[in-house]
Amino acid sequence: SSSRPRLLQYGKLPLPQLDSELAQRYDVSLLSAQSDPARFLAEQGAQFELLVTSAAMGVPAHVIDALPNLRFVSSFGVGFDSLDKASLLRRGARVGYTPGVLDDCVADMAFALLLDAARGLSAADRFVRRGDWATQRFGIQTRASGKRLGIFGMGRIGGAVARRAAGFDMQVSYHNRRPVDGSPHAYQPSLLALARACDFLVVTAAGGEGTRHLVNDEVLDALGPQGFLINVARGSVVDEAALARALRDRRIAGAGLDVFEDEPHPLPELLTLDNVVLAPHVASGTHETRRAMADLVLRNLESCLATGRPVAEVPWSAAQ
Ligand code: 8YV
Repeated sequence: SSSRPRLLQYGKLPLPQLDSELAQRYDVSLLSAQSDPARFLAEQGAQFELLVTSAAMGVPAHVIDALPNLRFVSSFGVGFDSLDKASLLRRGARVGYTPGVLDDCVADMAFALLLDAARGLSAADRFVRRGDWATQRFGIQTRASGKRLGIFGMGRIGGAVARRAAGFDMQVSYHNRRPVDGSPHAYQPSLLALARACDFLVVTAAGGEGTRHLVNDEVLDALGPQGFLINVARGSVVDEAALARALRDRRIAGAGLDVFEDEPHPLPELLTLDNVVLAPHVASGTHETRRAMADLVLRNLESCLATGRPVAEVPWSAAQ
């Protein structure tokens, strides 16, 4: 009915049921489904106070600039590097996101990639399916338990990774912009020091300009020929071309990646290498976690309309 508030949905959301749940509560227009999105924005942009998107899609400045009355954004995901901060702040829009509810599943995926990379599980699966078992031996792999785990970015997800590491008798150290109060783990003063001090380097840092390409040639060489890189954060944190070279030349032992610089297009060279495990950005992609994220997307919208603030607000939005 026309009494439902209008809501601009930027693109398809990562849980299909959420589309119908939004449609029950809001008068939804899906921007990506418009035959001429630019014209749609020019004609109707001023009617939208609410926008919903996801961390994977984000929302670009030119869309925000076409929504002069935008007040609230609800984003599906914990990352906010893809939401154009400058134009949202200029608008004075409040931005909600979904922290906390995905930590366990993302940390589970970090360990799935870590164990797969170390033990060659995906390569072993390919080996069996090819029928190679009858005629060849599968290569000897690397032990994970008891090794040194480095965590780059000790936030909620990094903490969940550290708790899992305890069950694998791993020694954990970490690097973060600043030491975390009360952390029982050794703080490394730089990413380079962390890479030198670990066997498995797990990236759980925020994306964005501040962390762009911090995992570069120098860090990969510090990790070294026995070291593994695991990335469940953002592809932008890692220089993907440098990583592909390091994997090809065995300057590091292996990698497990859920995220890439240009999704959905991993660097083609990565597809040719057997010492890297690739996943299509699915660390949060369980029924349980996507449901919890969708619930928070809905609650953030409701709370915006009822109180003017989302229940979970991105830090720079809350600081307004
Ligand atoms: C989601 C993510 O898969 O939370 C994030 O920041 O990148 C992932 O959990 C993504 O938001 C889905 O679009």
